[in-house]
Formats: sequence, C-alpha cells, structure tokens
Amino acid sequence: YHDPKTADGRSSIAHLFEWRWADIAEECEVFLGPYGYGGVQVSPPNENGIVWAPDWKLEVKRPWFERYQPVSYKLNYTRSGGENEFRDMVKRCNDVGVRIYVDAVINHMTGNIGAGHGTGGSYFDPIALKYDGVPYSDWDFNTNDKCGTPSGNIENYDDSYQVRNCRLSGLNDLDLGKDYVRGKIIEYLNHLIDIGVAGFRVDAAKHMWPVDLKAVFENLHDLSTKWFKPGTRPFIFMEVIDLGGQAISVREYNHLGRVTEFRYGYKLGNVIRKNGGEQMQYLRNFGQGWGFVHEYDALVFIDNHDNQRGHGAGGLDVILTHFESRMYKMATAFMLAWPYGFPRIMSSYNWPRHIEWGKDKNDWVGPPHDDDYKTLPVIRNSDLTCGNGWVCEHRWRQIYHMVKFRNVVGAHQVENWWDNGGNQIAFSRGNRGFVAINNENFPLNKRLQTGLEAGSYCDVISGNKKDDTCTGHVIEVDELGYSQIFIDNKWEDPVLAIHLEAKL
Ligand code: AAO
Repeated sequence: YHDPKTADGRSSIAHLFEWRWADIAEECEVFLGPYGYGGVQVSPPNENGIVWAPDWKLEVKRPWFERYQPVSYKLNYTRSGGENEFRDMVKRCNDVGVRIYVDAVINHMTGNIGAGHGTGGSYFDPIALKYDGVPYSDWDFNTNDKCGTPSGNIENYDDSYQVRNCRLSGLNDLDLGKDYVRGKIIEYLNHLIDIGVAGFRVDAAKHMWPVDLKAVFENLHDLSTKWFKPGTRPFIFMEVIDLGGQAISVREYNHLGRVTEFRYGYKLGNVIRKNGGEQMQYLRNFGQGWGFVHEYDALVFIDNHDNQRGHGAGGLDVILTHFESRMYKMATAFMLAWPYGFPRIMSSYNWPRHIEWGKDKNDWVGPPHDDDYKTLPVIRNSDLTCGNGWVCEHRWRQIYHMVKFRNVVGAHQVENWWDNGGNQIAFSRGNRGFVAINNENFPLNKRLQTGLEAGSYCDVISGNKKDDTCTGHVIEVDELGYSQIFIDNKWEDPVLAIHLEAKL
C-alpha cells in the first residue's frame, strides 16, 4: 500500500482541489502527462450534503467543505461532475500515464445541516441518522454511550477514545467496527478501483481505529488490469495530523500505508520564514533526523486544502501558500529536490483571503462558480497560467520544472552538500542534478562542486531549455564538476537548479 503505483519515472502528484472531472481529464492530456506528473488527488467524488446559510454562519453558501459531508456513495453527482465524467477522466488520465487518487471520506456522514436531499438527490436526515442512498440508519453510527462526552463531539485530543468514537466537528460518526458499515465502505472503494483509480487519500484517518482500517484495506480489490499488472494493490495514504504532543501518533498508522507527514510543511515553513532562529543549514538531515516517519511512509507537501486557509494543523503564520509565492516556490523547490517522502503539489483556486486575529474570515469560500453555484471551468492561458480564478501552482515554471528534476534524479543520493553556516545551501543528487538556494539578504557567490559532468546547463528556475538555447541563466560546469554559483538575493526566485536533461 506504500508504493504510489505511478507510471515509471514519475515521482509526484498534484491535488487539483475542487476541479471538475472534465477539466482534470483534459489537464492530464495537455499538461500533467507531458510535464511528468505521476497523478492527481481529486476531491471527494461521492454525493454530499448541500450547505446553504447554516445557522452557525449565515453568510456561508456552498462552501468547499460541504464535500466532506457525505450523503451516499453514489458518484452521481457532485459539483465536479457525475459518474460518466468521472469514468472518462480516469480512463483518459490512465491512458497518458497519470493516476487518479480519490479523497475517501469514510469516517462520517454529514453534520447537522438539516434534513433534505444531497447533490445526487438522495434523502437524508442527520438528526434521525438516516441516509437512504447507502442506506445507513441509527444502528450504524457511534452514539453517545460509545463516545462519552457531554456534547457527543470530540472535546479533547489527548483522549484517543474520544478522537475515534466521538463526532469530529459534529459530523455523524460511522461505526467502522460493524460489518455492515465496513461492507458499504468496501463496496464504495472497490467500485472506484474497478473504474481504474490507483488509490486513496483516507480522510480523517486518525478518527478511525487502525484495526478497522486494516479490515477495510484487506478487502479491497487489486487495481484494474486494464492499466496495472495483475496483483497490484492500491496506494493508500492516510490523513493523520500529528505535530506531536497529542494522544494519537502517525506511527499507529504507517504500517497500513503512507501517512500525511504534517511536520514536513510545518517545519519547512518555519525554516524558510526563519521563525524562531531556524536556518536553511539545518535542512541537511531533514526527514527522519527531524523526528519524521520513515521516508517510505511519508506523503509530503508544503500546504494542503485545510491549512492554506487555517483549518487542520499548522497556523497561517507558519504554513506557506501561493499567497506568499516567493517563499512558496523556494519551499517547493527544496521539497522536490530533496529525496524524503512522496510529494504532493497543492493546486488551489483563489479566494478573498481576509485574516483577522490570525483567522481567515473567508476560510469557507468555495471554488469559482456561476450564479447557480456551478463550478467554473479552468481556463488555460498560452503562458501556461490559468484563468477563471484557478491558481494552478502545479503549472508554475519554478514548480513543474522541479517535478521534472525529481524524475530525472530518481533515487540518486544527496551528495556535495554545502551551506554557508546560515541560510545558503546547495547539494547534488548523485551526478544527475544540482540545486542551490539563497535565503540570506546578501548574494551567494561561490565556486561549488555540482557533481555533474562538464558542460553548459540551463537553469530551470529562471528559464526553459528550448532546443539548444536557454531562456534563463546558463550555468557552466568545468571538467572537475565545479561551477561558480551566483544567486542574487534580490532575484524573483533566489534558487538555481540544473540537471542532465537541461544540458545544452
Ligand atoms: C464544517 C464546519 C463545522 C461544522 C461541520 C458540520 O466548519 O463548524 O460543525 O461542518 O456541519 C472540513 C472542514 C470543516 C468542516 C468539515 C465538514 O475543515 O471545517 O466542518 O469539512 O464540512 C481535524 C481532523 C482532520 C480534519 C481537520 C479539519 O483530525 O481529519 O480537523 N481534516 C479532514 C479534511 C477536512 C475536513 C475533514 C477532515 C472532515 O482535510 O477538509 O473538514 O471530513 C488538532 C488535531 C487535528 C485536528 C485539528 C483541527 O490540530 O491534531 O487532528 O484536525 O486540531 O481540529 C496545532 C496543533 C495541531 C492541532 C492544531 C489545531 O497546530 O499542533 O495538532 O493546532 O488546533
């Protein structure tokens, strides 16, 4: 379950948050496939409840987070589209070597958003614990006798029973100890596998008992032989938030598949921002050396759809996002150049961020939409950026070139580490790639060993290699592998990266 099952030579995925299936299908063909992405994490494809002006926050209309309130396991439909479009996307992406990973919301159903019909028309009543589209009834949920807190919600993260048996933010908590519930979840996930998905992000995994998850995973089908070798197991990565100091550890889950290593983006955000005396030089052993899980157990990212808007874990003063693009690109370049973990690139839509007292008042705002709250298509501009409110970080040159860098360097080790004792670092990946980052407020100018064969290389951060010319800086490597590395701290991106396929 730990292997991402990407096509050969591909080593990272993008989270196309809230994208429509039709747009993802096209993105696989025109961009993700050609530019070396291994896969896409897609938003939950199953029917969800419609959140419209709830009494706890009247201005909230069709927030992004309604998709984390399941009503049934029918794929028909959500704001991303219906089952036919979903199938078409899976096929077209797989056909160009790009995998689809589904965000599986299986810990709970809706919160108390009023009885009614879901996005696919199924009736539900959250107070009566009735979800006709599955069907689930009050038998299938953890109720107060099992939870034990006065509110029925999780009140204390230091108590692992509460975290697993009570409601996460008021969301009706399924009892995965029951065969019937497990069976329905297994049926849903197997339906997706049979369509051709390559695996799952398991939402809120820390709120489910590891034994229950194990029982679910063991009953999953092998991946479709239309695109995968017989006997291939799905890739599983579980969302377990563990920054340390609470009852539940990622280490209770990493034997079942990969886990989201939230400390990675959190710590790297602190380093790039130089919070609390952190310095780039300390990144030398970033990974297990910092107390993270084993590299083969980790899914890593700079930000996710929660903590870019202050949900989940991290804090807006620490987590880097596209709103702080210069630091964000630096952090992403480091992540993709550094061998630890399997990386995920966040691809966001824009929203009117409005931070007051450390909290984003518009943290709920859903994807770009028309007057009927139908999600807008992604517009592709000729300079590779996106329109209609889609940020498309995965299409930023400094990011997609580093996705390629990671593919080119493969499993080669970090060598030739250099730092200035502060915030300038450089290293090679064997003899295949070299990167340098200057996070000081003065220039870097130093003769460094690149590990590469002699020649001229195109710096893929400042430009593109086109035939035998380079639109950015050209880096000369001498017969001994050395190069005079110069990075002005005032550049748009104080980063330099070269690799064998960017040789002129
Ligand atoms: C919405 C409304 C609620 C309403 C509910 C029901 O916002 O007010 O009651 O509907 O009607 C998303 C949204 C939620 C939304 C939900 C359903 O984020 O706002 O609720 O959809 O629509 C915990 C979970 C983690 C979860 C995260 C948001 O452990 O699994 O909360 N993430 C996933 C998804 C997320 C989704 C759900 C789960 C639900 O990615 O999008 O919710 O499907 C601690 C704990 C963490 C905990 C955080 C936040 O973290 O360790 O486990 O995450 O608190 O509660 C420091 C600590 C750090 C701590 C953090 C925050 O950083 O080091 O450990 O502070 O205190």
